[in-house]
Amino acid sequence: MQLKELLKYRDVVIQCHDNPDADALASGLAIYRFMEANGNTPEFIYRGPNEISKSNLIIMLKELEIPITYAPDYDRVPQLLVTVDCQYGQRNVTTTEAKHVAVIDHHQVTEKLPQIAEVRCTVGSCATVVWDMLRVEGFDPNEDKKLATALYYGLYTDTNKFSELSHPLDRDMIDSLVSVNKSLITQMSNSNITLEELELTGRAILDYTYLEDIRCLEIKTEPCDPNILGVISDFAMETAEVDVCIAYYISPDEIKFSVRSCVKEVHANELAEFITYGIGGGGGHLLKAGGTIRPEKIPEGVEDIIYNRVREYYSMFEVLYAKDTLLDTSKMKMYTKKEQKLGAVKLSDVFEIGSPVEIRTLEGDIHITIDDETYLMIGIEGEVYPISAEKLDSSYDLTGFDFKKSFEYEPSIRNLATDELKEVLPYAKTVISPPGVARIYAFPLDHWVKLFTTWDEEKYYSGVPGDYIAVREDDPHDIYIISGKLFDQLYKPASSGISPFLT
Ligand SMILES: [Mn+2]
Repeated sequence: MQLKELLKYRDVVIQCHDNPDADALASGLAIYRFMEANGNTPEFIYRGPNEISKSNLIIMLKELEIPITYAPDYDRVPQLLVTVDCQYGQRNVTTTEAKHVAVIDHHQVTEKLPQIAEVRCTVGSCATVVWDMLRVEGFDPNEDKKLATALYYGLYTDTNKFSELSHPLDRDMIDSLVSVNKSLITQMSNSNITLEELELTGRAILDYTYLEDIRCLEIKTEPCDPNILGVISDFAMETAEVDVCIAYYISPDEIKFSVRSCVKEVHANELAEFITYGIGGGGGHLLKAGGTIRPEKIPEGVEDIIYNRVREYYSMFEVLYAKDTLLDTSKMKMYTKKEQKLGAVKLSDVFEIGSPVEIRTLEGDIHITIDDETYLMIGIEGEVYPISAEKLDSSYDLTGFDFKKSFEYEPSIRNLATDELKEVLPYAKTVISPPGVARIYAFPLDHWVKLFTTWDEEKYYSGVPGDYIAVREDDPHDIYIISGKLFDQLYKPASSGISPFLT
């Protein structure tokens, strides 16, 4: 959906979830300011049994002039109701009758969504969703310092001070919000927990569960500000016997958790995704991550869900170190690579030689200095990686044709010296990788594997049932995982090598 669709309605109410947090307040504020700028001032409310009392939120309401009203007994029926940071019908938002409903959110979808809805569950905050929608409308939040600060603080608090960020769009928003009042952010984040919550932290730590065989610490707290989970898990990770820590709480509306890992065999973001698979959403990066589970998705009961999923995670994976592993190729079939059309960008076409740049991709940021020798490759799923001119020349045929494709997140390049930002794809040319001569053995996986390849012993690649495990015919330790989704696009069965017609 687009924000301008909301402007068709004259009588609009924006509603946060009950017990609103900074993200809900920021998202609602942004929609409010957008509509106001277009001559259509809405009402902005929250409901539920509790009035906002947390000190950081009270500072936020006052300093950022958020025009929200506490309306526990709201009974007017507006033409359009917009719920932010939640979905209409969920139990964490008191139902307000309305003729039409719109939903803008970043949580896992649990309700039937109305026609006007924008839910992106891979980004870190609802503020990010609204910010991106404002961008489409050409509305720059930087012109309103208070709005920019609110959006920034919404993402900041929803991702544990940016430590559990996973989507590049979140980083784009942080970079673009240049007019943020940083000292107010500091002030709010230092009024984040109450003395009662400090005590709660102490009680929770005393009551830990230690899973000795996997060196994992689980700490259950009473429902609290989610940021406390990050504080607890960061602190608990200092313990010598602890490799992985999960701090969580269970409330009637949600189960929230933070994960930390300090061992290369467990990626925190993967564990968070595993814990929430099908019942919520989670992410982050290798060392820090977090997530939310919706209790209504687990009818069998919520009490042991974290413990059970962690146990399941550990029992499911086989860890393989390619340098010490030999696969039984007698059960595997032989394949060769199909011809591939990929994209290549000569970096010195984008920015001057010598410019330090940051390339933002779905997988993370890459920092390099532009020279005459480096290209960027764009793979079939939009994955981006640098390659030398020499390697490009020897492995691919350059066509000179434009490379036209669209991806979930389009990579961009920022010149760090001038701050100029450019899209990558308009500079891309099509290159063809000829069908391979090298043969591989491959076999579909029937269980979960974490593979440390010979070329990266620090970071594993995960394979799930349906993916393929493969090894080169000429190098028994060059073992890798190929995505099941892409396998047929990338490989074809190898011919036996001897044509039957030539005998
Ligand atoms: Mn949120």
